[in-house]
Order: sequence, then C-alpha cells, then structure tokens
Amino acid sequence: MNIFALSTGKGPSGIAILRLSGKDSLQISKLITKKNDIKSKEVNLCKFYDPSNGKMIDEGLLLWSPGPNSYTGEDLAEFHTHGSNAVVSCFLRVLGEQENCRLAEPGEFTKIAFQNNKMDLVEAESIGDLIHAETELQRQQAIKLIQGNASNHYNSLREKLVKSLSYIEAKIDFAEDDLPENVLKEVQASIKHVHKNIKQILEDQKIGEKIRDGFRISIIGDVNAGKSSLLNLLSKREAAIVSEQEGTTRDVIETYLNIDGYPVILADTAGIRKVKNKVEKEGIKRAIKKAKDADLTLVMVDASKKTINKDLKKLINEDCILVFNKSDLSKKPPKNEFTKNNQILISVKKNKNIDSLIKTIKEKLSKKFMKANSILVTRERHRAKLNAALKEIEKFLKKDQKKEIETAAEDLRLATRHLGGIVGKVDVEEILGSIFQDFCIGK
Ligand SMILES: Nc1nc2c(ncn2[C@@H]2O[C@H](COP(=O)(O)OP(=O)(O)OP(=O)(O)O)[C@@H](O)[C@H]2O)c(=O)[nH]1
Ligand SMILES: [Mg+2]
Repeated sequence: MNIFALSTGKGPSGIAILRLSGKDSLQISKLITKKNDIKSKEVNLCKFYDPSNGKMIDEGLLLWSPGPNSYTGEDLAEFHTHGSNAVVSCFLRVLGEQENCRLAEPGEFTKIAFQNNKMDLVEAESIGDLIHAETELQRQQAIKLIQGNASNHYNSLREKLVKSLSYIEAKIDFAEDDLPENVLKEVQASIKHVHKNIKQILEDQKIGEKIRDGFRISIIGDVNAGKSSLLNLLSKREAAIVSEQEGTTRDVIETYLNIDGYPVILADTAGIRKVKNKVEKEGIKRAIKKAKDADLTLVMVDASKKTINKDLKKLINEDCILVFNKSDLSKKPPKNEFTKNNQILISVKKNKNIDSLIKTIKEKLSKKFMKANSILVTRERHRAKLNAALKEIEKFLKKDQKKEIETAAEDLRLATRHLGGIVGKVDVEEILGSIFQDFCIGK
C-alpha cells in the first residue's frame, strides 16, 4: 500500500507539500508528471496532471527520494504545489484515485520511518514534540532528543545490563571454576552504577515534562488586588472578569502563555479572605490547592494596604514571589517579614514594572529547575519504564546472587526489557498506537 497526505498546514499559502510514500510512488509520480526521467535527490520542475483526463492540475517541483535513503525508508515523492485549497484538494483526490493509494493516518510517515529503523521511539516522539513546540525551550528540548542524546544514554545503560546478564547466564551455564571469582562482584558494581544513574534521571523534578506541558504558575492574593487584571495583561486577552467588586473571581481560570520562551500555565484564583458564602468558600479552597500544586506562586497584595492579610500570610513560603500591585496608588508597600522573598512593586493599570516581574519569574524557574541533568524525561511513558526498570534492579540487588542466581537473572532480564522499551527495542506494538496518534496527518 502507498500512503499520501498533505504535509504542510491547511489554508491558502504560497506553497503546499504533498507526500507519497510506498513502492509504487515512482510509478505514480511518472503518471502524474508525464515524465519518465525523474531524477532522484534533485529538484524536478514538473507540470502535474490528472491521469484520468490528462488535464493539468498545477505546476511545481517534485523531490524524489528512493528508499532506503528517504525520511520513511521507503520510496518517497514530495510534490511542491501552489498552496491553494483548490489545488491541494484536487491533488489529494487524484492521488486517492491511484491504485493501492490511500490517505495516511496521523503520524504514519514517522511510524514507517521508525519501523524501517530510520529512528528510534524517543526520536520519533521528539519529532512530534518539535512539530507542536510553541516556545523556544520546547524547541530546544525536542532538538536535543532528535539528536539522540537521551536515546544514546538509555542504550548505553541497557547495554551495561545486557553485559551483566550475559555474565550471570554464563555463571548459570558453566561450572564454578570456569569463570573468574570476581565476576559477580563486577556485575554487582556495574548494576549499582546503572541503578544510581536511573535514580538521578528520575530525580529531575519532572523538568522535561514541564517543558513539554508548561510550568504551573498560580496567582493568589487579596480580593481586588488585581490578580485577574494581571492574568489578562500577561495573556493579552480578557480571559478573566475584572471589576472593582471584591470577590469577583470564584473559579480557577487558566491560560497558556509563552513567557520569554518558557511555556507556562498561569492560573488566576479567588481572593483569599474569611467568608460565609459557600460558593466563594469553595473558590478559596481551590485557590489554596492551586498554590500548593504550583511550580511557582505569585502572591498579590494591594500596595496601598497597611498590612498583608493573616490568612494570606499563612500561604507564603520561601518560593513565592510577592507582587505588590497598584504602585500608581502607593509607592510604599506594607512592611513585612518576608525579607527572603523576591518582592516586586508593579502597576498593572499603568503597565509599570511588568518586565521586571517577568524577569524574576524566569529567574525563579530557571534557578529551581534548570540545574537538572542533561538527560530529561519528557514523557510519563519514559518515566514509567524507568521506574519499572529500577524496581527490577532493586529486586536484583537485594538477592543473594550465589543462592538465587536464576531468579536474579530474571530480574535483570525484565529490567533490560523495560529500559529497551523506552527507545523501542521491545514491546513495541502496544505502544506504537498511542505514540503516533498524537501526530498530525502528513508527518
Ligand atoms: N489603581 C489601580 N487599579 C488597579 C490596578 N490593577 C487592577 N486595578 C483595579 O482593581 C480592581 C480589581 O481588579 P481585579 O483584577 O478584578 O482584582 P482581583 O484580584 O482579580 O479581584 P477578585 O477576583 O475580586 O479577588 C479593578 O477595578 C481593577 O481595574 C492597578 O495597577 N492600579
Ligand atoms: Mg479576580
């Protein structure tokens, strides 16, 4: 079967690229271009025709890459046409009318590339990440993964396990004196090293996932301090209702932002105060929970107030940034005991000092998270596999390997399998579906 799809985005554009992969793609390309001398890895200037009636569809370029040296590893044609909806839909119809030709499923080109060993699973996933990257940090992380840093690391850990396993199997198969005495000691040391390494990777505060999904920042504070106003200003839209009435916001309102390259999910919450109203009470409960779950909390206080309210004070810890708003009304924020915290005086209304708040947010996030090691876990799937491998290794290390050598070997075998599953060396089928379905069609 040959598969095809529009690989560029929808809508009128200068150029659209349609891909066709499969063993008949050269034959079909010849039919569509009426050309017999299509050159590989060269730009072929062509007219494109509908073979059913010989009428011209458009003119453009054809890039022809015979397998295995193509993105998918199969024969691959790329048609560059003008990017109008009419040209694209006509071209897609014509491709669909060719024998053994069907529209590709989301991510199918990359899935075939993986199946043809053009890339491993981590690299394939990171191509999906790169396509969806919205911020600079996300782009950098995806590129690192595409370059194979993480894959190489996982492979080298797995190879260490495989090597140890082969020693243990030799110990099982051969008589005692055929192998040097210290083999088991060496195995133990090597496995301890792998164990330590995986633990380090896992102790990364989920930074890789946060870069993919966004850092969680919550704004909590006094009623009427300007929390919703700040959310609206940063997200450049009227996401939350702003009013001079106290207790306007009840529900948590979240928006996704790109703060200077940092992907952020910013939450606006109900103002903290003592209330009887059931609905507002529930809102405050949710606000407190949001603050607890956040990677960073902005505590907002009206700068013209004499003191910080007691209930709010209880929620301030060393990690919070204190934001005194309404500097247009008062240049002197209330004196307070939180001298170790970052404190910033702003005015949302007058757009004053917002850049310094953004700078502080960035510095806080990078101080808290960016010291993490270079191998970042970017998906729950990787984390689950690493945890499973770690568990098996721990079982192995707890055993008396002289007495329980056979079950110890099984522990190592399972650990190897879990580690291999990250890059796709085993257990592939079950995870393929879930990975590639997140892609867009044409990739
Ligand atoms: N003078 C002045 N007023 C501001 C500033 N920022 C916000 N306001 C006003 O303060 C009032 C409350 O703003 P909101 O953004 O609704 O405050 P909030 O903290 O979300 O309030 P609740 O949702 O009720 O907790 C509105 O009338 C805003 O226009 C500021 O920098 N200076
Ligand atoms: Mg509000």
